Amino acid sequence: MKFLYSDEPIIACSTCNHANAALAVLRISGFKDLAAFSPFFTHSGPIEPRRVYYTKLRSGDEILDDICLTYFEGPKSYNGENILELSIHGNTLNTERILKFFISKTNCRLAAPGEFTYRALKNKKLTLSQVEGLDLFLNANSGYALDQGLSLLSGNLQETYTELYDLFLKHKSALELSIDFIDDVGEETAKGYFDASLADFKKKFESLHRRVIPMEHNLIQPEIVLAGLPNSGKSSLFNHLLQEERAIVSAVAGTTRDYLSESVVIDEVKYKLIDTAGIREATDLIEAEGIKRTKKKMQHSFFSVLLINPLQMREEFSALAKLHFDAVYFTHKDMPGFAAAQQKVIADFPQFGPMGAVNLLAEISSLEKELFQCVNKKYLQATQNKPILLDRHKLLISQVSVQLESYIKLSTYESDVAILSHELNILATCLSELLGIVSPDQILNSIFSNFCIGK
Ligand SMILES: Nc1nc2c(ncn2[C@@H]2O[C@H](COP(=O)(O)OP(=O)(O)OP(=O)(O)O)[C@@H](O)[C@H]2O)c(=O)[nH]1
Ligand SMILES: [Mg+2]
Repeated sequence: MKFLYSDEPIIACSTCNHANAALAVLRISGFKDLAAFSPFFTHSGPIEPRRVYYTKLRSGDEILDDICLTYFEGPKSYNGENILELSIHGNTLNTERILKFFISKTNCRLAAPGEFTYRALKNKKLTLSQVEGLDLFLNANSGYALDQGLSLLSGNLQETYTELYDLFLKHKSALELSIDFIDDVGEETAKGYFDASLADFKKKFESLHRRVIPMEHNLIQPEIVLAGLPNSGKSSLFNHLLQEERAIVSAVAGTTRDYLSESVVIDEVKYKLIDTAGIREATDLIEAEGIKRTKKKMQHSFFSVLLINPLQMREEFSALAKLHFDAVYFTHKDMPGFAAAQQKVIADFPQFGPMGAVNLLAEISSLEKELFQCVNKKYLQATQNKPILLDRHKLLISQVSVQLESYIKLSTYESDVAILSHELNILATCLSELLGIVSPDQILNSIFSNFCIGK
């Protein structure tokens, strides 16, 4: 990370600075001397920490804005540094102008994305899990993700990890006992400690592991993908669901060449609805790339819908028929010959969810209702066991699971304590990463790469 060792004062807009709003909040962090800012405010008295002052921002005699300012004195601040928080008027041009003003008149520079929070981590104001929780909380697309972000931010999941780590340490000391103090405690007692501590750790870990569901179910940014052969009605359905003519619909096969995505909210969950390029053997390079992307989107979708126009089947359909789709609809129900054409192919498609026939040019509110109910049901099912959302945590918990399994096998059949000890050390590394005790650079990089400027 470029800003890893820098501690110069930074400034950024912490609210959305892409759209005009009533207010914007600027934060200046890491300065040593508050007095250096006094010439910029008409307020003349002292500025006490944690009090709000209504004042004017000025450049010499020129007034730039009416603002409210609050001073948070480090270390009692968000990131442990001195912070000045300014509420200004939120026209984006005003925000830009005031940012430039401070950058030119003081030694502040524009903060890099996530830099305020990185300093909070560095100054031990937040743990790594809390940073991840904050990111999840600020970018959540569902009430569930919001709750989990908040839970991470307030340290709840960290508590579970800490309890798990404590049980691990107990087991580790039980192993050490059987190495170093076997003569003092006796073999039977040592074995008793060893078995009981391992059972406790395993039980606790298993309840955590049950909360890991496979990676491909991306619940943080769930996607609903509309897929099928060209001309099957994907873009027509996409437009219907969005209630706007967002995608081009035409009778020319291969109209959609790259995927399109828009947000759609179903029962308070924000999904990405994705219209894809129809799958066929494409000779055109751009279309071929679009089809490659379609296949990738299908693989990672949370919910996939297959549309089939039975009157325009192509040989590529047999590959599609082998895949899992959450819903399958036969379109062009209104066209002559539909029933016979549908009859010919329907048996080829295994049914995993709703399967029906539809005329997409007519009223399709019942299809929409059915589809949305199904999506919602799947989301509720997927979240009922309180799954862990963060990929880094899921990966580490899965690694602990594999490592624990091999350790348990060894501890049953192999009593060489040196080997056991070695295996436990590998387990310790995974657990420490989960706890955020060790945070290699690449982990920090990947976490902070999601952050935007001002966080
Ligand atoms: N009669 C009838 N026409 C339909 C139906 N669904 C879609 N169409 C028409 O079929 C044509 C293709 O529809 P699109 O929505 O563009 O199909 P698509 O799957 O997005 O096609 P590509 O982008 O080429 O992959 C358009 O002319 C639509 O108006 C239907 O149920 N009945
Ligand atoms: Mg299309």
